[in-house]
Amino acid sequence: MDARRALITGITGQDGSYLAEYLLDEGYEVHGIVRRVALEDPEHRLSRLSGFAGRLHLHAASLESYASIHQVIEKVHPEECYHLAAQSFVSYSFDDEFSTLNANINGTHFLLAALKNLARDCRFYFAGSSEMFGHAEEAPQNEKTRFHPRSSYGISKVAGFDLTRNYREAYQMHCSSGILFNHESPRRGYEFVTRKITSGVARIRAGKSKEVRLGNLEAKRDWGHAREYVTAMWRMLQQPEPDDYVIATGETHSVQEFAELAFSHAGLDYRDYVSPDPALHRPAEVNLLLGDASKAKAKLGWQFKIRFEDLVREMVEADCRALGVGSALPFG
Ligand code: GDR
Repeated sequence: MDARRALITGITGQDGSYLAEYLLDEGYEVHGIVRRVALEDPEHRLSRLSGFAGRLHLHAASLESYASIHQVIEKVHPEECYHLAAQSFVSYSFDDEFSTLNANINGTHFLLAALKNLARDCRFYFAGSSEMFGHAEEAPQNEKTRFHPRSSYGISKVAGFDLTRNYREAYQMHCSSGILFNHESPRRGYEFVTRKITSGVARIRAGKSKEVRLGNLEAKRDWGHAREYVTAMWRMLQQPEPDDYVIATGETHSVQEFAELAFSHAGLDYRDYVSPDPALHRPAEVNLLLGDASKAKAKLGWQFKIRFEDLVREMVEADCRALGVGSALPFG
């Protein structure tokens, strides 16, 4: 039997790289959409794919152009499409609302429209986000909780979620959305708070830095591990019927708790190194996110396993290793 063909947008990112590895292990033929510049600078831009890039089929295209998406869909004719690409940094979406809304909403729309025209039987996954809940009126949040996004990023994700549901209802396509709460790993981008903290810890241990400047330490997030969250995406597309699912741990921790644990893992007290920076506070903050993933557990058989403490430790150790310093060695 021929291998199943999957197409991933955002394949060079944290989630895309874990998902690509997972699908390769499952025997898929894995295709990915990347920017042309990524193919010209593989060492940096394809770094998360190193070790298995040779087994992937990468296509240069832009999610800002319907024509280029159309061409890729026509060529690949995927059976499963995972749409992970987005401007995903919430803070940046306050600096440039226009490009966040344009790129995120149009990218999703172009992809859905191309699939409808060329590969209507393809199963589609949309990367929704807990940021869609934003200023949520209840905790924990589940699939029925009303959306109240607090950033143009969150608004763009609500629009993508609605587009995905509309293609499911209007064209009977197998389109599902995962409402993923924060998920981290040693492959997380440095701009997100968890990686900023763990890479900061490593830099301090290596003597390359003296502090980590942070914004709101009180914000609470439901943090899981990206490596196991991508398996939930795959499970959604194996269901007979498309649907929407919250993916979360059901535990919440503050940014301060994350910092405390990360520094203590390196034998350091965060209070000696974390400096508050009011400029890093967001114009509209999401104070508390806590997910209820019981539907995913019941219907997909998915449940998180990697605990918060282990996630923080893995990230600190990976960043320390990369700089050639031990994490838990006595300091000094
Ligand atoms: P988030 O992730 O906005 O939740 O979205 P991020 O790690 O950027 O922020 C988490 C919380 O930490 C607070 N914070 C800081 N954040 C950053 N980036 N830098 C800081 O210095 C800092 N100090 C405090 C923030 O205010 C916030 O409350 C992530 C992204 O991956 C989205 O794309 C995804 O959809 C959601 O998770 C689920």
